[in-house]
Amino acid sequence: MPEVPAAVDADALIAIEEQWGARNYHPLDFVVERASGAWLFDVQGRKYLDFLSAYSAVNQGHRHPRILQALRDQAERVTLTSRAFRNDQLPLFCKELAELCRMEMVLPMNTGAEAVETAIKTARRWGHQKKQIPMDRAEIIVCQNNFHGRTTTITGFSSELAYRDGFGPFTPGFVPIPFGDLPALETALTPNTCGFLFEPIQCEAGILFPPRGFIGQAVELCRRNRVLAIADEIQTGLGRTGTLFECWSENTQPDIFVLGKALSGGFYPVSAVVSSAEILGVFEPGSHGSTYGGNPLACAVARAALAVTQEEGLVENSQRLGAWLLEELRAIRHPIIREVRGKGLLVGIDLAVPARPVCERLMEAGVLCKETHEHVIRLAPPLVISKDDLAWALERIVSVFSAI
Ligand code: IF1
Repeated sequence: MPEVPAAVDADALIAIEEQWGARNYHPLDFVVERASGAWLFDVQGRKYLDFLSAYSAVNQGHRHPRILQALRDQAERVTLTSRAFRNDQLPLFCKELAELCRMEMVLPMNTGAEAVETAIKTARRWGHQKKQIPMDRAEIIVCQNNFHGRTTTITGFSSELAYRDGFGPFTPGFVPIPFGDLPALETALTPNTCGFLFEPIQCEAGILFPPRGFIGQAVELCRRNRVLAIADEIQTGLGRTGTLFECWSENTQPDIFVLGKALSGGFYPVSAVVSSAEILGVFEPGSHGSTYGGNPLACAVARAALAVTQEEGLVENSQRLGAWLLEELRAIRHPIIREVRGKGLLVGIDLAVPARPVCERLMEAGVLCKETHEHVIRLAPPLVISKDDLAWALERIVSVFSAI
C-alpha cells in the first residue's frame, strides 16, 4: 500500500483533493477543521461566520448540542435495520413530521434528489391509478431555472446547460413553463398532467421570487384540474424564509411537501415526501424503497432537528433577523449592487459584476458565502445566529463593498 502523506497544511490538503477527488466543485480555498453554531474554523485556526449553512442544511447551527446528543444516544443503540424490520424511531419520526406539516403520511428517504424522485414517482402513480392517465403518459409541469437535484431524471428537466451537458438521454414526461407564470401553467395543463413541481422561491436561480399570490393561485389551479401541487421546500422549508414553510406564507397547503437538508440539522442525510394518506397510499410493499431511508439513526437525528427548530424559536429568529439584514444590506447603496432581495434569512445580492471575486474578498474578511448564477451572492446564515454575530458580518460586508 502506498503511504498516505501526512496532511500538514491547507495547501497540501487542497493538492491531495485536487489529485484524488473528482473536480465537480470549485470550492473557496480554505480548509474547514471544525465548526460550532454559526462559526467555522479552518486548519490554520482562522474563524469565519458561515453565511451559507451548507446550502441551508445547518439551519440549527453546526453541531447543535441537542441533535448531537440524539445522534450519540441513537448510535449507542441501533443505527440501521433496513425497512425489512421495524425500528422504534421511524413511527415517531413519521408522526411528528406529518403533524408538523399538517399532513397525514411520510415516506422517508435520504438525499433531497431522492425525495424529489420519490415525489415524481408518487405523482405518476397517482395519476395512473386515480386519474386514469394512460400507462406511461403522465406529464409533470416544471419551472424554467429550477433546481431539484442531480439525478439523471432531474437534470433532464433542468434548463441549465451545465447540469445537463453530456448526461443524456433523459427521462421524458416533463413540461417546462416560465417560473411564476400562471397563464402558462394553465396552458400547459392537459388531461395527462399529474403534477406541478415547483420551488416556492428559486434559490439556485438567484433567489428569485414568483409574483405575489402565485403559489396560492397555482395550487388552487392544480386542485381544480386534479393535478398534484408538489412543493420542493428542501431549501426554503423549516424556517429559512421566516415561516415554517414558504407555502404557508401565502396560507397555501400543497398536496406534497418535499423536504431534506435542515430536516437533520446537517448531521446526516434525511429527506422525506410528506403528503396525504390517499396520495402516499399509491405505494404498496415492494413498489419503492431505500436501504437507509427511515433508518433509526436518521429518524432520531431528524426528530431532534425538528424539535430544535420548533422549540428554540428558529422561525421567529429567521423572520426578525432576516428583516433587519435585508434593511441593512439595502442601505449599502453601492453602484455594483443592482438589487437586494430576500425573505427571512435567505438573501440574494444581485450584482452588476461577477459575484465570485466579491465572495473571495468576503471570505478574506471572515464571512463565508457563495455566488449563485454568476452575479448573485447568496446569504443564508444558520437560523440560530445571534444579532451580534450578524452585526459582525454586516460590518465586514459593508467594508468589503466600500473597498470596491
Ligand atoms: C449541489 C444549488 C442550493 C435544492 C432543492 C433539491 C435539492 C436541492 C430546492 C437536492 C439541493 C444544493 C445541492 C448542491 C448545491 C445546492 C444548491 F446551489 F445548487 F441550488 F442549495 F442552493 N431541491 N441543493 O436546493 O438535494 O440531493 O443535494 O440533497 O448539488 O451542488 P440533495
